[in-house]
Amino acid sequence: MARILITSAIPYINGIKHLGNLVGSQLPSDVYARFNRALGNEVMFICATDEHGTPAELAAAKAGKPVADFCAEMHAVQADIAKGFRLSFDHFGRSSSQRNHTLTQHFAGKLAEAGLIREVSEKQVYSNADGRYLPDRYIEGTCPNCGYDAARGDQCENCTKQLDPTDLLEPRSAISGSTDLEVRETKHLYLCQSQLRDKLDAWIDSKTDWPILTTSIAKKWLHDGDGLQDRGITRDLDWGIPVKKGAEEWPGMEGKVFYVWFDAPIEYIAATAEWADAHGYDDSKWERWWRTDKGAADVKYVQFMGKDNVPFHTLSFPSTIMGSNEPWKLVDFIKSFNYLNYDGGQFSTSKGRGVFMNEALEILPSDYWRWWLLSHVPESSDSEFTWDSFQQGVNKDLADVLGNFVSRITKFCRAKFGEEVPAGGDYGAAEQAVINEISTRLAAYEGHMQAIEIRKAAAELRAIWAAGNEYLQAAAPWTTFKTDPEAAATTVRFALNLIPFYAVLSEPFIPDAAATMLAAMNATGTAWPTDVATALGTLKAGDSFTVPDVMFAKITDDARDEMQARFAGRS
Ligand code: B3M
Ligand code: ZN
Repeated sequence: MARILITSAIPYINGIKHLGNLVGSQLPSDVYARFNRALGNEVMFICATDEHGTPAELAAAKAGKPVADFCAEMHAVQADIAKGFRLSFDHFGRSSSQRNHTLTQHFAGKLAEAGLIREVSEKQVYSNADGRYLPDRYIEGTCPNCGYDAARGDQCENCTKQLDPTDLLEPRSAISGSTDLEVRETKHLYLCQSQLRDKLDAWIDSKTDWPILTTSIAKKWLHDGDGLQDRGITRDLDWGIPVKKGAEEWPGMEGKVFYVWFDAPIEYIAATAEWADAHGYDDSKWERWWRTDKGAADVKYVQFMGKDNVPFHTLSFPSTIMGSNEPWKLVDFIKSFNYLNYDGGQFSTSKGRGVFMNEALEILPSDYWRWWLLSHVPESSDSEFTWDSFQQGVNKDLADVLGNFVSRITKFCRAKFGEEVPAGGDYGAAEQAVINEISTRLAAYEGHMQAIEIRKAAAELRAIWAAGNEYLQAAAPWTTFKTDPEAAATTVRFALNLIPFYAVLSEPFIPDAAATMLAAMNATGTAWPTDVATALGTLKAGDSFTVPDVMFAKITDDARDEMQARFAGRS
């Protein structure tokens, strides 16, 4: 049994995420977690809300709430939506937790001991109009690297370069648009990433199985221009983790907090500790996932994230881990994603363009969204959500192929043999052909899932469903029943056996439908198949079942057009 630690990039607290965010990290990580649990592996699946930084402060101010209250409320909202999408986190933590405070201060202390932190007297942008410092992303301007005119002070969205606010050309306040900015002198801590460059470089080079998207971004920031730069890890904000060296004060750093991108990845560890606390476990229970000296040496650690988060996970967070000189677990595999576009453009929070996670669940069940999103996950390139494509994915794959198969065979059996599996004879050539095809496809499906090639896995799963449909169509028990009821019974027994089999295979993608199928067949607890022929002999003559309710309702053209108009956004 393998031990798999899985983390999804932790969503910012400041608002409800859209479907592009969901498919770029949380959803594929959930599929991978569910698949590994189904295989019998021991899984720790962690996510959290990313609660610090200016976006949280500003969103709280806009909502007219103290920032701590705002974060607590939004955490509950996000946790609830995650449940709605059946995201099966073992723990959904909070980066503002006491555990993260302690761990973040601990890492900073260790990095200082290792000589990897230096104090820098920094010029920082102060907005007179806004009456506050404008860190990171609340300064906009032109990217010095690529010329994009709406680059943010922390990172250029266009070319992914990590930036410092003062790098921007023609800067303006993103809060007020004011250009009445002045530069003030203030002291900050820098993490000396550049000292770790060779170590990071060798480490990335050793990861020959990582997606090109991940390594190319890492390599770019290791080698382009002047190479890896030291990063400021403190900010002049009120809300955040106070700058300390372990438990000790840090002279000169009073009133300052750690930069949100310094503490956010540490929350992966802290959230696992929060999980242990929530269960009343002692520290050894979470340390065995994270400390290679305490049992984590055999853990496989896989991270999921959108491509804009890759520099922080391939360079910054590993610098924290390596630089601590303590035996913390480093990531083994980083799965990164391109962007999902929306109906000919981009998702836009400010314009209300695109479907947001809460709205999606108000209109249709989570399986519909999960299936379309996962079968179109932007792995090798950006992909696009269109209502046509969504309608087709639901109507064809789910309703016509899977749903129709289940409903047709259960209803036919109920009509002719009653609600129990008929006996019939031994499986013949037609059944063997399906077993052969599905065995090949199952191996491919498992291979793609192991490699975290979600789109290919979805295509294989769809083909496995289709194989059952084609079999049933060709065997036509509704015809053979008239002349050879025994043969029809064999077909029905085989087809009914495909239902729990499909349920188990499909569970990582569409967990609710899978549960419905297993319940209908009285087959809850069916294990992942090791041999297809054996698995398809699980239901025996006389086993009872019930006909499930319609699993997937088709999306009509009218409904599709209505949804398209509703989410088109304000221009
Ligand atoms: N909150 C950005 C994002 O949600 C950031 C990820 C942090 S992962 C440690 O895309
Ligand atoms: Zn740029």
